[in-house]
This record gives sequence, structure tokens and C-alpha cells, in this order.
Amino acid sequence: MDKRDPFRHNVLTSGHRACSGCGEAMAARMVADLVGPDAIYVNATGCLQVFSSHNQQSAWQAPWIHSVFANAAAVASGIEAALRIKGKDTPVVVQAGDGGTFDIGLQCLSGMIERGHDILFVCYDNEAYMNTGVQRSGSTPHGVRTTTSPPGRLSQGKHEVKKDVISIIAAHNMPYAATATIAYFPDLKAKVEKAMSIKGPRFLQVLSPCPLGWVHDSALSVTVSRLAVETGLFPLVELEHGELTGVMRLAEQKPVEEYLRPQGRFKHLFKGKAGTVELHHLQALADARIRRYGLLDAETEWDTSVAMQSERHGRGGYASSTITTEGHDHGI
Ligand SMILES: Cc1ncc(C[n+]2csc(CCOP(=O)(O)OP(=O)(O)O)c2C)c(N)n1
Ligand SMILES: [Mg+2]
Repeated sequence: MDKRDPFRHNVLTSGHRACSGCGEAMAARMVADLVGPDAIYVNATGCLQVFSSHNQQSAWQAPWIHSVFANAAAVASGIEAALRIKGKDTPVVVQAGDGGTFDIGLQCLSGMIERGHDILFVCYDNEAYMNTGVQRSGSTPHGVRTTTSPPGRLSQGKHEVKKDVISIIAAHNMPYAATATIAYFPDLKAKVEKAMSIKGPRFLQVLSPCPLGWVHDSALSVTVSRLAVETGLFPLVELEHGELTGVMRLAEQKPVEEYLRPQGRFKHLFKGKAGTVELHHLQALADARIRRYGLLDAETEWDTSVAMQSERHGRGGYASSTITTEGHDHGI
């Protein structure tokens, strides 16, 4: 139902129930204001759905529907197909957390992309199942404390590395896939605008710090998201038809410690020898991502301006991927 209030100007309006400093709330407001109210938003189960809709109330100034945890992309596919048959070009946007994207929603998302639906899928990646109490997900980075990956005598938090979802998505040879985060609004804006100018399936992974689950001061959400990029742990990239077409280069690389220290979820890594080993591992992961995407290279073969419109985006057919597997995370 469209419950638009003329006195409220943000598509995701104030008065919702997100925690103070919620990165997901900031990211969703930025994205929805850029897409606008004349779109249909499909929301998977998760924090965003829970804090923005409660008992007949909604913070959405746009048509919005809650699917279940797994099937947001399938619900959106049906909506898009119905609109197409009716000859309407209303944009359709899916919003899901990392659990609803990397894990339980991946199959429906893959089908949505493979069938070529004209939908923007936005993953608000806060790196755990936050809504149900901070359980680890496929997106949770290596070494993180969650309620289901507690550090102790036998482990230093989550053992496995974060799933490389942007590569999985790009491997579908889809028109547009990109990563973004709340600290770089012009970059996020350029990517949303570019995504909205393209027909077909599009994907955005927006790193969204969670003060509660990441255990950092709620005033630091933007700082922490910037440090994720500056350390190389979360590269900002664009991929079109499987090819890397944009990276945000770094002037210098910050040590991962600067990103990890303000976050209680990594606190155990700063105690004892076993923690130091994992710190080295996280630094190696960041270094590998920097090498892989050429983030410190003076020149890469790709456009480095994300705002630059690629001439390629109207192109059909399949392109061979230029993504190298050298230094891939899983090998370290
Ligand atoms: C099939 C199913 N399994 C489990 C749940 C419980 N559940 C609801 S939301 C959620 C976690 C959501 O995590 P994520 O997608 O990362 O979103 P976040 O809350 O972190 O924003 C879980 C496990 C559910 N609703 N349905
Ligand atoms: Mg999550």
C-alpha cells in the first residue's frame, strides 16, 4: 500500500526503530532517496524490515512489501513480470541483509539475475544476522566474534573467510554489479544513478556498519566504513558483464589494525599469540584484495572514476571476465 505523507520528504522517513548509528538505516535512506518514491520496494526479512515496519505502521513513503527471508528476489521477479505485461516501467528494488543475500536468498537472487529481470537488488551488508542477535553469516569476516563464533581456547572467532559475493554475482555476466559504503556518498550516488540508468538485473553491495554487532561507538559508523575501504578490506569496485570496469584507488594503505581496534568484535585478536596470527591473516587478506584490484597502482587498465559512464553498459552478449584469480582470498 502506498502510504505517502506529503510532510515527509525522505523515502525512508524518520521515526523508525533502528538503533542509534545504524549503518543500514543510513544506507537505505541514501539509496531510497536516490531511487525515489516512484518505485516498488521489496524487503527481505531482517533488521531493515523490522525497524521500518511494525504493527500496521510504516516508515516507507513508497510502495513497499515484505517477503520472507529467502525469497525477496523471487517476489520482486513476479512484480517485475506483472509490470512488464501491463506495460509499466515502474522500477523494482529489492533490499536484503547479507543473510538474505549471501546465504538464504542467494538461490532466488541467482535465478532473478539468470532470467534477466529488470530489478535493482541492494544488499545492506552488516556482516552477520543482526536482527536475530548477531549470528555469523557467510558474509562475516574471518576472526569476528559473533554469538555463534565465540572466541575461546579453541578458536579466534569465525574461522572461515567472508564469501566473495560480488564475484559470485558478477560471474552471472549481468549488466552491473558494484560495491559501495556509507562513508563515500558521491560514490554511492554515482553507482545508484548508474544502476538506475541500466536495464536488466543490477546488484549493489553496501557495507553498512552495525554498532551493536560490531561493538563500536555509534558515532563511529561512518569512520569505520571509511577505514574498511582505506585498509583494503572492502574494495569499492564496479563490474559490468563480468568485467571489472571501475575501482576506487587508494592514495595509501592503512594498516588493518586501524579498522579493527575500534570494534569490539575483533577485541580478542589483540590478546595473545593466537590473536596475532589471525591479525596477520587479516592483513594478508587486505593486501591480497589491494593487489587483486590494483588499488595502489598508479594506473590500472580500468576507469577509476566511478562517476564515469561506461560505454559498455548497453552491450548485450557475454564478455570474458578479466578478474584475476591470483591472490584470491581463499588461497591465503
Ligand atoms: C527461513 C527463516 N529462517 C530464519 C529466520 C529468522 N531470521 C529472520 S531475520 C534473520 C537474520 C537476518 O540477517 P540479515 O539478512 O543479515 O539482515 P540483518 O538483520 O543483519 O539486517 C533471521 C535468521 C526467518 N525469518 N526465516
Ligand atoms: Mg546482516
